[in-house]
Parts: sequence; C-alpha cells; structure tokens
Amino acid sequence: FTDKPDEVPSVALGMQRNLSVITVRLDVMTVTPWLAPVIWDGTFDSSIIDSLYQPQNLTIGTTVFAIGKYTRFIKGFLETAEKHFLVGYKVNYYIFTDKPDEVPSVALGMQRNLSVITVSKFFRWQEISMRRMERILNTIEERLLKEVDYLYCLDVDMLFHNHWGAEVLSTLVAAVHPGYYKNPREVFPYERRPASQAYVPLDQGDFYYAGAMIGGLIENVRALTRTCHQAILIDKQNDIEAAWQEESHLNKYFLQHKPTKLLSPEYLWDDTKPKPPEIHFIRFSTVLKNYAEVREN
Ligand code: UD2
Repeated sequence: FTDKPDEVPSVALGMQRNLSVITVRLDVMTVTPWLAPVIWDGTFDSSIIDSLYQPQNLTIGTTVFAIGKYTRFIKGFLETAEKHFLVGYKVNYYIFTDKPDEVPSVALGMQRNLSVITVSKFFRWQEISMRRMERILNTIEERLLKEVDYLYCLDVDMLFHNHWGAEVLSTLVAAVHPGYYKNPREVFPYERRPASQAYVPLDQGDFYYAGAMIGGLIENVRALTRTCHQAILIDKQNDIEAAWQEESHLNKYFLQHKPTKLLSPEYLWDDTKPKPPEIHFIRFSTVLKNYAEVREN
C-alpha cells in the first residue's frame, strides 16, 4: 500500500512470488464523516467499477442548458463528453435551449442519443440558472422517469479532459466546489440571511458544493429538484433571491440530505486556477468566458 506508486522499484521476484501495488491517498479526504466516499484519482479501479455497473445495462441521462449565447458551448461539451463521459455506457443527452437551430450536429457513439428540448428564455441570467431546477423536475416527471436510471445535470460552459466514468454513479451525488475545498465552513458562500429558505447558519455545513453538477438515481434527483424548486418559489414570494441562486438551495438540500458520494474537484475544476499537486487529473473544467458578453441579451 503506497501513496507513491511511481516510486515502487522493479525488483526481480522469485518463482511463485507476486507483488500488487495498491494506491492510497493520504493527502486528501477520501471519506466523509458520514462514510460517503470522496472520489479522487487513486481511490478506485475502473475495471472493477465497470464489472459492477456494465452488466446492469443502465441508461444515464444528462441535462445541459444552453440558453441565449450559451449555445456556443454545446459543441465542445458534446465532443469532449463523447471522448470521456461514461464511455461504454448508454447515455441520453437532453439539451434545453431557446435556439434549437443552433444545436450543432455532433457524431455520437453507439448507444448515445440526444434530444433537444425547446424552452423559452428568461431575461435575467440568475433566473435562467435558477429555473433549471423547475425545468429538470418537469422533464423528469414527463419522461425521464421512464427513460433513464441515473441523471447527471451539468453546466454547458465546460469541457471534459479526462476519464469521467462509472465511479461517479451513486444514489445522490454532489461535487465539491473547486474554490472552497480547502476552506473552513465559516467562509463558504452559503446564503446567510435567515429570511431565505437556503439559509445556513455559520456553525453548520459540511462542504461547499458546486451548482454545476447534480447527480444520482433518477428518483433522488427528482426529490432534490422538487425541494429546491419549492424553496426557490417561497423565496420569490418573500422577495428574496439566494446569494448564489440555485447553488445556495442545493447546498441547503445537501446539508439536510447527505450525498452518498462526493466528487472531488478533479471532476469539476475551474480553469482560472493553477492545478495544485493533489489534483492528478483535471477531468472536467470550465471554459474561460467573458461573463458580461456571454450573459447579455
Ligand atoms: C456558478 C455555478 C453554476 C450556477 C451559477 C449560479 C459552478 C462551477 N458554477 O456558475 O452551476 O450555480 O453559479 O449563479 O459551480 N445558462 C445559460 N444561459 C445563460 C446563463 C446560464 O444557458 O445566459 C446556463 C448554462 O448551462 C450555464 C449555467 O446556466 O452553464 C450556469 O450559468 P453560469 O455558467 O453563467 O454561472 P457561473 O459560471 O457563475
């Protein structure tokens, strides 16, 4: 057992003498206090994971929103997903857009399908981002319960760079936000106003989770989107918008419903940050964008 498999020397072994190297991670947290795994490179063996999940003949749904100018990100997202995202599994992409004509045609592998769902555009970017909860919930209830086993809801302004495989599958999955995984909870940008449904007191909170990834079994993602959408509606009635919109509500939800698996920031990185040594692979990361330009109507 070693945290430095590259440093295991090659030594000539005698007859009937074998050696296995098992990598352990000592530099990062690999299990939460409620015993959910945190997935980092070196904590799983893809061949074992695939031998568990492949025989189940699963269908994994992926929702992606591309509203307004965000359609420009669809091509890169899909092309890189085809190389790295759950390769070898049945994947249904669901692209929500107000501009169906701008969805590019990207060659998809075997057992990979794409549906375009036309939606209207909200004027404010905050509303576009936040209303994803409602739209995902409605689509789950209209069709996804019948079409997929697991659902992963991802931001579109992102690219895959490395393997993002079946090790991400679990009942309820959250991604640790790349900006806050080394910080104490007091500095997490939770919603701090008690008037909001997303309120988290200073002495509570486990991790700060990113809004760019929600995943899990379809029934669990349904429950999550329903609760978050209802909380967003109550906030609206009370004329309050949480600090980081749906990301704040998501964080409140995960405080009360602990995720069964956490994805380390390898699985959701921010390209404005230099890669620290504990990140062995950047697997999926943001595309640098000019916020003002891309969000303007
Ligand atoms: C952060 C979160 C994001 C969300 C947002 C809430 C991360 C890495 N990102 O991202 O998940 O919680 O804050 O404010 O945690 N979109 C459109 N058209 C628009 C605006 C947004 O399609 O005009 C969609 C698109 O899929 C985009 C997503 O909404 O990827 C999130 O919006 P963003 O990327 O502008 O938000 P950002 O980067 O501040």
